[in-house]
Amino acid sequence: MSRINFEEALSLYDKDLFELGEMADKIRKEKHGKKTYFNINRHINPTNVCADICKFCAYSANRKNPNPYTMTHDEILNIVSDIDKRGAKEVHIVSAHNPDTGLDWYLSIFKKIKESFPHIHVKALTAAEVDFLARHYNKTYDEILDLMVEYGVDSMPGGGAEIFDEKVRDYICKGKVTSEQWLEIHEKWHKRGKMSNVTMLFGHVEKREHRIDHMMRIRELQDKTGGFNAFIPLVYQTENNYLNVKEPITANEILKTMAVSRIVLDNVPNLKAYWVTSTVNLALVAQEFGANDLDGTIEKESINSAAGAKSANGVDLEEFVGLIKNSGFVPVERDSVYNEIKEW
Ligand code: V47
Repeated sequence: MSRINFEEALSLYDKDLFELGEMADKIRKEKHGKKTYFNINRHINPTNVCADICKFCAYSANRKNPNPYTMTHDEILNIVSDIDKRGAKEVHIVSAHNPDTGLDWYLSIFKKIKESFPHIHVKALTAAEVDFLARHYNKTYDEILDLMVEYGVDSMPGGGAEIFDEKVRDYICKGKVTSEQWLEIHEKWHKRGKMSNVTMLFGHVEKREHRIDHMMRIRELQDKTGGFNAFIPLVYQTENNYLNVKEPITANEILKTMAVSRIVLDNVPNLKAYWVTSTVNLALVAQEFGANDLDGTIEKESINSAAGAKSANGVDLEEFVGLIKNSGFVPVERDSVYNEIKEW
């Protein structure tokens, strides 16, 4: 199939769900067969104190979440030590934009983790955090990215992308990293030979055309750098935030969006059905609609669970693997950059 343009991509949504699913599944099978990737990981969210105000966010400390916290490095290291004993291979560290900790608090934790646990992959700092740190500490993006490399960040997560359309973005998260800046930061990161992911927050006030526009901008950058490992559509969670979306997105629309993204993003190898925001059940179904990755066991997660996702305590490894098998797929544990570790 030749590469599709914006109009063609948008019209995919008019197809019957199962026809679209078959198209996406064909591509998935060509690229990954029946393999579904996952990793044994732990999310750590070290602070919820935030200088920015995103309407969709239930995590940052504010009127709806009046419990500010900031972890010490010892607390974070204790968590890493604990998960290391239980076989985790990755820590995914994402914070709010805390203006009071100092730059060293954000960065030197990575060096400390690497010193004690050199085998653990550190996936940390979204482009939104990079932009915040650069602004707040009067540094360039290049300077922050160089510091990240120096302090031991292995890859960047895909958070903070939200929706690239400027009008929607202004409405949902005015004041934080712009779309252009988000893409610029990832381009610079990729140019350092490093990999990252890219997310899309959908199911709120955006329309289908905004999702397609988002995917097109990703496809364009990926053509240049090849640095994105995975695309992760995040389903908007409705609770405890200021977006006030009355009608949650349907499962049909979520699956269509998964399938469309598999078809449009022909140059991004992995499509992650992030069970935290889609539910585990729908993530399993999404395997038939283009998804070949279910993220990981997570253990603890604070950003999406604050907005209603049932993910606060992760998922049991044996159960997770069993669910993938029972749904007809082959669970393959991977590392953070998609090298295969073990077929379960
Ligand atoms: O950037 C915030 C989103 C993201 C809500 O790179 C919300 O492998 C839904 O980026 N409803 C953080 N989503 C999570 C994230 C992520 C997750 C898993 C894997 C990876 C990866 C990245 O959560 C934020 C924001 O877009 N978010 N509030 C909400 N109410």
